[in-house]
Formats: sequence, C-alpha cells, structure tokens
Amino acid sequence: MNEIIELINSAEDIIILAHDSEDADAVGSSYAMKSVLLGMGKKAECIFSDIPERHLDFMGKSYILPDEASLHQADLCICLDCGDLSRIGKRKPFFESARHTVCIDHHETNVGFGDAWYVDAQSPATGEILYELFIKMGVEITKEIAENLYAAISSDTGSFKYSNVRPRTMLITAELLKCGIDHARIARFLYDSEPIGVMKFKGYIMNTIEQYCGGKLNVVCASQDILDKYGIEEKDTGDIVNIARAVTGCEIAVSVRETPEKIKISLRSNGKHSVSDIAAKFGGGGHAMAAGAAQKGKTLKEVKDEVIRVCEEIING
Ligand SMILES: [Mn+2]
Repeated sequence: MNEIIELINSAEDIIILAHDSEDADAVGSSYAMKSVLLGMGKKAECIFSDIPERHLDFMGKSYILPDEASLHQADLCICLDCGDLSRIGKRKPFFESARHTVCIDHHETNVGFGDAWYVDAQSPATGEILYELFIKMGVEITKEIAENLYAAISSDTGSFKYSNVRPRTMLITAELLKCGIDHARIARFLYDSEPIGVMKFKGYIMNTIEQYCGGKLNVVCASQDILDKYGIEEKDTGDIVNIARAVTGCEIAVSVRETPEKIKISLRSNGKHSVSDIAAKFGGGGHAMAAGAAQKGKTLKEVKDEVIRVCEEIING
C-alpha cells in the first residue's frame, strides 16, 4: 500500500477506471477515490465504460464516458475493482498512456497488474480496501466519501448477507455510519426501488426458473425479446441471478442474458462450489461465490446449454 500512496502523492493528473459494466462497488469506489483526490487538490476524472445501472443514479453522475474523455498522458491511472486488464475494455489506451499505473482490487482471480497493486481477495469489496487506504493516507472521511464507500460495501456483500462479510467489514461500516450517512436511504435506492416494468419482468423470471440436478442448479434466462416486451434495458437485469439463488436447495444459480453484442453469464454459489472456476471456463472470472463471463457469436440457447452442462458436472462431482 505504501508504494500506491507514494504514487498518488506524487501525481497531479489522475484517471480512475473500474471494471466495465460498473456495479455499485465500482461506482462507489471510483467516486470515493475521486473525492479524496480532489480534496488533495489534484485533478481527477472517472472514466466509465457505460452509463451505470439506473438504480445507481442516486450516487450522482461524477463520471465521463470514453468518448467525452481526451486521451492524454496522465500522471497516474488507478484501476479499481478490476480483476484483470481485459475488463477495462476499450478504455485500455487511457491506462497504457499513463505515466504510472496502480491496481486496487479484491477479485481472487487477480494476479496483479500495473506499477503497483494491492489485491486482497479476503476483502468483500474494493470500497472496504479503500477505506483502509484512505485512513493510512490520513484522509478525512467526509459524508460524501462515506456514502460512496458504504454503497460499495453494502452492494458487494448483498446488504451484509453474503459469507464474505468479516468482523472488519462491520467495524469499517460502523465508522462510515459515524460520518452521518443516511444508510436507510442508500439501502432503499440500492434494493427497494424498482421501476414497475422491471418488477413485472422479475415476476416473469420467477415464473420461468428452470431446475436441474434435483433442484441444486437453478437457471434463469432473459432474451432480448423479453426485455423489449417489458420495456426494460439489459442493465436493469443484472441481479436476476439472485432470484435463482434464493430458491430453497439451490447450490449453483445461473443467469444467461442476451445483449446486442454478447451473451452474459452470471454465476452464484450458496457455499458448496466455487463458481469462479466455472466462469473461467467461459473466459470470465470473479469470486468463489459470485462470478461472471460473456460469450460472443453464440445463441442464448447454446450458451445456456453449455453452462448447464458444466454446472451439472461440478454438482454431480
Ligand atoms: Mn467489487
């Protein structure tokens, strides 16, 4: 961490990137880092791959998209919550042109990249790592920084439900609450404010769960036609895998989602199996309990059948 702090201290112009299809940990960590850097009198910009999911709108719009960013040699590029460099996608030139690069992450498949890196696979969220980094830097945690870190940690722990929560997570969260954040408001935006079309779409998903391996494998599937029918976008469907995961007796949950460019696979485990290995078989990665991948040039059905086959092998040993 000391090397990272030195690189931050000696940089003036800093670019912040997170993994593509930014989730709440990626967005919250990026915004918190930006606030800290601006507070230090530095120039800082978050460049996102895409407009974040709608339910993250409450976190603000403190980002620019790649098309709006000028490609120049920044002093430092900080890569957050990003398991490997391929996940910054077409923003790679920003990373490659920076004088120095840093990676801060918690994906167990991350082997480290950049001039300096800090990867803690035991940490449930990049937001939790950043809290400790900021304290080490002597940064005052403002309410705004605390809100973003809280959203990051809350989201990556499934609202503190997942097995990745550790005592330190609760201690850090308590420190964030002391900053006067409105955690109930954050929870409402993150978990309890669904547009009606999305809610009805989720009703459809619940009605079409497919079970395999005697109910140990639960699969949900969203085609482009179904999204059109409910008038929603692909980014509204990111958490449908958790519907499959919530079925009694489920060991592995899978969602397969169609987008115009690719088929996205999300995998969740309820503890018995590691799904990061399954994701890796499809060119993806992630954590033991939550992982994902994407496939191009195949139909939704082809991808679904392949994933089911691999999962069946894992479950049946
Ligand atoms: Mn994360």
